[in-house]
Amino acid sequence: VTLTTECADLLEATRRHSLAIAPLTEARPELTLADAYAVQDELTARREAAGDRVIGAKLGLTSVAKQAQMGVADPVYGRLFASTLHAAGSPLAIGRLIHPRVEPEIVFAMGERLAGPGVTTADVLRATTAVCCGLEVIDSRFADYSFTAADVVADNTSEAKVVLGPRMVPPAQLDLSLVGVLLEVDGELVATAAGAATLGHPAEAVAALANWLGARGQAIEAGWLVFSGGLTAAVPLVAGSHVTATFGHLGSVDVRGS
Ligand code: OOG
Ligand code: MG
Repeated sequence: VTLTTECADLLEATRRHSLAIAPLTEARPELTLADAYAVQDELTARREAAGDRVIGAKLGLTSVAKQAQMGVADPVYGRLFASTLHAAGSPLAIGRLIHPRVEPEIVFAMGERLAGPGVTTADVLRATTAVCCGLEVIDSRFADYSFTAADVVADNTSEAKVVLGPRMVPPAQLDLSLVGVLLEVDGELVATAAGAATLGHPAEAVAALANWLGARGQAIEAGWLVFSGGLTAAVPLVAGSHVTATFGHLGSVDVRGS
């Protein structure tokens, strides 16, 4: 059994049983970031073979708030799957998840294919059809969200569910670095941020993604949704709780734990 197959098998079983495991790197300190992306590719291929579909990508650990919360300072990326779309405001059954958390993000709807090297923020804005707000529900397969960059990459960057906001806005109409967000839990304000929290500009994070994918012979595909990374620290989603993110210009998006 190869390292890739072994790690993919473990993560698949963990997801199926909703039981957290120790970080992969605890028993496998040799696992590199390149190995971890190979595990992510393998898990992606398995999900596609089972009938799921890649609809985009997501940046992780692009803001200081997220890097500080998770103790990992390297931005990373994962895949978004069709099966993970969740309707705004509708109850999310948390029993199937391990320890879900929610984070507010700015989402790009891509009109053109983009692959590095050399992709800039301006290229990203030109290739973007529209932006909207979103919530990502993350659910690390590792106990206590304790992981290295390699662990979290193998785990498809803790991906679980995504929720899209109410309106799509052409990016030229906004300075996304100045778009503010208020994060509320049960009506109480818990965090605030602006778009600049993700690498200085949300489109800068998307440009970095295009360049990382290009280096691996891959691309951001036309029609993809790209989540540009949590703007604030993530908050726990528990049964009965209501998490709302309200953005300047982009409206508000919410999810209920049930
Ligand atoms: C890893 C996923 C990070 C983001 O937006 O920063 C992420 C995690 O925090 O468990 O999705
Ligand atoms: Mg995220």
